Amino acid sequence: MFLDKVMEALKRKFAEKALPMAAETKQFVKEYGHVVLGDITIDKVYGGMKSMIGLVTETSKLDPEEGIRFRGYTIPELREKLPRAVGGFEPLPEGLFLLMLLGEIPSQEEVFAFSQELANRSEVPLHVFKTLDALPVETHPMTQFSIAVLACRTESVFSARYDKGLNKKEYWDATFEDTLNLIAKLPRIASYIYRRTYKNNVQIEPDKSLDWAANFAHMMGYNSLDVKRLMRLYLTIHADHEGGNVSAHATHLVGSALSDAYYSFSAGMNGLAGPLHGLANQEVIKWLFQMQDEIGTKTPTRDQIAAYVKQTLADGKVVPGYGHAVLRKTDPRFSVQQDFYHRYIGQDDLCELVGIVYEVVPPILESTGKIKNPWPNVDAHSGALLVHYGITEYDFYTVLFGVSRSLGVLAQLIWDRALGHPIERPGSITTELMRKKAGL
Ligand code: CMX
Repeated sequence: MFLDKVMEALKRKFAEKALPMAAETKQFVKEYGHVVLGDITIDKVYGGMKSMIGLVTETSKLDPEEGIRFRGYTIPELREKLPRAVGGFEPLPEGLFLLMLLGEIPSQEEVFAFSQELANRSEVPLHVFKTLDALPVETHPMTQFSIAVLACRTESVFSARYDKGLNKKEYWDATFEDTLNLIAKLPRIASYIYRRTYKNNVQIEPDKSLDWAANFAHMMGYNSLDVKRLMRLYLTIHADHEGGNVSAHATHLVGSALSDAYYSFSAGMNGLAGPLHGLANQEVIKWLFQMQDEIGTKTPTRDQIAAYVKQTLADGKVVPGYGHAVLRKTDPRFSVQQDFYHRYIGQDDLCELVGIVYEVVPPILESTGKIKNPWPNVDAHSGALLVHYGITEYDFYTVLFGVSRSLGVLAQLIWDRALGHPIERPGSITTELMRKKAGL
């Protein structure tokens, strides 16, 4: 009963913000639709549309120099201001979801109630597990994850209501329900994949008294305070990175066809699974392990690391965990993980190696003269922390990223529905026509 009231209150709060904003936005576009935002040049079109504004995203904004702000708050501010688990220091990711959805820091009571609500919605239908069990156990965890999300689509409130004839004004409400149901189920799905892939399919039942992140760690088989703490931070910092990155954009794009949250999020996860995006977290650890193997020591010298980095480039490969399409400084999501290491761990060969690589790599990348951002991104550090706590199965890491990313992209999907964002359909052009435009 209490929870029903909290959920009602959250929905009411969202509607009170979003629905007037939808009307205002319509009027705004009518009056100011002609205002020019930027130039579209040929290099931008061929260059992956970098920095070309083409999307509206409410949940977060990325500054090239400063890094991500979630509804105006930096990561250190989130760490300070978002509600925490009792006795914990790291923020609860559920709180970040509410912040991204509602635009204001939620109260402790709201976050605890929301956490409980997610636990209540977390049951995964049996056929989803059966679908996973039908796949070869060596199927990449991200493939399993995306398939499981699609298999879960039988639960879509949006699609059931749409089939019966849903009024446009109700789209956001049905998407709200789908979003909460899906976010609630993802840790169960992900941990099922983890246990079936690496732990002989010995599954661990959820503990509904735990918060979303702690329960995830518990179901994966990690019950220490340290791992729960890391999981809360991990699921917070990977949640969103404005709208143009591949996973957010893919979710938004597929959602723009009125595909429900399950279809949309699965599409986003297929994008996250690429090595230039979320899969980079597994690639970093593979690369570091190979470096240690090839050099023959866990603690290579700076010179040995530099030679290895140069060899990676000479082999025509990227240095994983370095570079970014928007950022032009060290990613604050990297820095907060370094802080986590110094605060809670203190000594670990692999984390130390991450720190030395951070000193060695940027000047080498800079010296190539072509890499726009030689600094580390979020993926450069995350794996080393997981390995420290015994989570060594690195091809699972992108699934962790994906569970977190649901918070941002699905909060935004609710906004897309409430603001009535239309189907996305940019124009395209052939190279022949492009050459004509250039006067050739
Ligand atoms: N190592 C080697 N070369 C790199 C590089 C890196 N880390 N980062 C960029 N480059 C190269 C590009 O491949 C490109 O080369 P070509 O001109 O030969 O094609 C050139 O430098 C210019 O690229 P850029 O404009 O600086 O970077 P992009 O915006 O095109 O790409 C990114 C951004 C992240 C894909 C790229 O930096 C990269 O491949 N990094 C390594 C993979 C990685 O860590 N990805 C994770 C990003 C964060 C996330 O989404 O999770």
